[in-house]
Amino acid sequence: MTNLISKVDVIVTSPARNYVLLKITTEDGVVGWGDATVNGRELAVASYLRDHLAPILVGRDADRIEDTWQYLYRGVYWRRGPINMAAIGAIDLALWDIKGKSLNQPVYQLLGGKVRDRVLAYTHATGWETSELLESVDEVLGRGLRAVRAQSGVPGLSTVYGVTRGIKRYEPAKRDLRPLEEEWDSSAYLRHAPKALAEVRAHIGDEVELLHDAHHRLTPIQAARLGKELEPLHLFWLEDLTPTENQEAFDLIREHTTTPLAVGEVHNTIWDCKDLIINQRIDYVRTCVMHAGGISHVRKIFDLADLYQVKGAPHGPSDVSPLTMAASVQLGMASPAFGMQEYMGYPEQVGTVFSPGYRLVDGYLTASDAPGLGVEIDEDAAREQPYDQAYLPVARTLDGAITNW
Ligand code: GCO
Ligand code: MG
Repeated sequence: MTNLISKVDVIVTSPARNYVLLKITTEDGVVGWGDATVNGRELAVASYLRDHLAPILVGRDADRIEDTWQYLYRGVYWRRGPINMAAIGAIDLALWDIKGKSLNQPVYQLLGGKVRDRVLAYTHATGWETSELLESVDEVLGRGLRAVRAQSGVPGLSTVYGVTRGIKRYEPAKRDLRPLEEEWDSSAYLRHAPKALAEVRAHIGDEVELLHDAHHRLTPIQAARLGKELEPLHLFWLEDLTPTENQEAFDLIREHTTTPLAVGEVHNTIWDCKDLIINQRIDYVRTCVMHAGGISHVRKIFDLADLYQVKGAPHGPSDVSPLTMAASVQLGMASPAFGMQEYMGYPEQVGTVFSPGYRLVDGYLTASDAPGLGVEIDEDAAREQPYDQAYLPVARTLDGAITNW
């Protein structure tokens, strides 16, 4: 029995922000959808899928998900990399969707069934002034969330990652022909962030989980200082304190603080986080289900993490589509190591293309029970809203040198 792939389509759509959609159709008419969005580099991954992978997928057996993964990963020769792995991730998601639809089961059943009833989620609160941040935190908690990531402005700076002055909804990529240039000063941030977060903790009490993202900006010793200063606030985690390439930095940070550490949204294979996990340098691995080769690969990462009591906590910003979110929640239902799901939420217009199926209730996400990933796509609406150039910003320190955004 085979289920041959007959057609592969790539659609780049922009319902308020850009997404790369992959549609795989089999000879017996089953359609699977994948997401291949790499924020700010959408057309590169769309071309890779359309020009290099689609032609070699047609005629393959859609049922052989792991074999296709191996074929594409080993077959590219060059291995790893964000564009390559997001493309493989999109194909993997679409094939799991097809398998679920063919067998009439939600994907979590095919992964071994539920190990939990629901997946804890957090979302973002953002405000330039601390008073605005507290309002935003209240709004998040008012929606029933039990975990919140708080980001504030920094006095003396005009722009800061994660916050937009005067605008309630933050979106990292800006529609423009060139990246916006933001400014950054770690000293000013380190002076202000602990005070703002302490106000948030005092405002919400001890029971709400509080998280914060430093977005790769600090040196190891600055990161250690921040972790140590924030210890009394009992954060759920501190995220991306330093760039993940320098993995030994986490040993230094660990020597100084018991604040839990999360990293990994830019990882794209198990090789990027294996040493962090087995050396217990981190507490949460943030690898995104699509960006790291799909469900087939990320479940291996989480199974490795499970051996070391590191938890999986996938990246879930608005720049990965509701298809990736759905795949993440399906995996979360079935993966013992799953600890938390980022759920940033989406601009309303995203709903014109995606009907996601998963539900956010009382601060927890539950997977759709519909066959496959459970996401309905309005293909006409997707085609009617074409790609609109947008980039993530770049950042410079006050002396004008480029730093990590
Ligand atoms: C997060 C992230 C994002 C990234 C964005 C880049 O923790 O959600 O840091 O907001 O900045 O995904 O495209
Ligand atoms: Mg982050």
